[in-house]
Amino acid sequence: MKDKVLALLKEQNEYISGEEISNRLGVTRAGVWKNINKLKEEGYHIESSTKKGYHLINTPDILTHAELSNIIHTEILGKNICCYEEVDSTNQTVKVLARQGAKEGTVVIADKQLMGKGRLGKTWESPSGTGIWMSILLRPNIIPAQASQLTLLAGLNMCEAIQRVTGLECKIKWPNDIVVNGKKVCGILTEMSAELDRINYVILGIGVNVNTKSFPTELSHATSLSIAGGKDYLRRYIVKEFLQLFETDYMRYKDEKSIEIFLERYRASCITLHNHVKVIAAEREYIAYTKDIGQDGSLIVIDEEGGEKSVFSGEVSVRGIYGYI
Ligand code: BT5
Repeated sequence: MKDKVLALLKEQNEYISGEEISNRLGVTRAGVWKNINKLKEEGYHIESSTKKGYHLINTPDILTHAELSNIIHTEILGKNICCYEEVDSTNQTVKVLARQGAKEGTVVIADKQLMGKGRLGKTWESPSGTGIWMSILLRPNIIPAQASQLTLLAGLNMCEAIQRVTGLECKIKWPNDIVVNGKKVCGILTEMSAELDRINYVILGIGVNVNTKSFPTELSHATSLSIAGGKDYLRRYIVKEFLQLFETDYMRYKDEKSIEIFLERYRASCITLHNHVKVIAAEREYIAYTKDIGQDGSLIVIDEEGGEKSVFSGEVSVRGIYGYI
């Protein structure tokens, strides 16, 4: 009922009387009032006047089903969108849904994560009201070794989405961090369930610091779009832009079964290329020059002995030798 009241307020775009809402939705006047109060508690700025009724003045920056489904017009990704105030980790929530047979494109978004995950058991700071903590369920018909290419594609699309919505210049730190002014605003954690030669499902978990105002000292390499741009952004428009861009490219990727056609765009946004980096692999660390992105999405580097190597994202970390990038 709350969502229906909200839809009417939006449709009207000026004062609408309690009586009219009550008649059109078949609820009592007390019911209307109760739902208006719930909306106000969520942060909607609604003016009430005894004579004229209710007027929606402003919609808050909240990631609810009502707000997202209103603006997202994709065919698959986000058709089924589940929004929570808080979860342990949206990747974990999607995993449960995936095991229950949820459809490809199911999206889970939480306002806050209690145990947000980075790669290799690291934690991801996910405070409430500031970021996009989102996971997408995919069921692509590709081999498990290709799954990391989806991370590259999602990183590219998120980079483009942020750029379109905020106008900020974003770059990709291979494989999938997005950086603004040399600091990390977004990370991606891809998890999958697979047989030897077949993927059951992939969970693409994306975290974007949107309106975060400060970070703990240990996250000195982190920033937010708001810090970089000097103003706040509405998170829902970044989600919308991303899902639309990613849906188009993901469908093409599934047809082609290759990342190759996206690499020109990826290279143009990739800050890791043509630089000296430290490659941190399980068995050794070495300094290398980053030459190119391979057709499979690997990073092609030249090590200190002049040997060319393909570095795969699951195996190594790449650090700038003078700092984070
Ligand atoms: C990542 O890991 O960058 C992947 C982050 C994925 C987060 C999303 S949120 C939705 C979904 N649900 C989850 O539980 N996770 C995904 P990695 O490259 O390993 O980077 C982790 C490191 O980034 C940490 O060790 C910190 O140093 C740093 N870090 C933690 N929180 C951060 C934040 N909010 N912003 C920037 N850096 C952060």
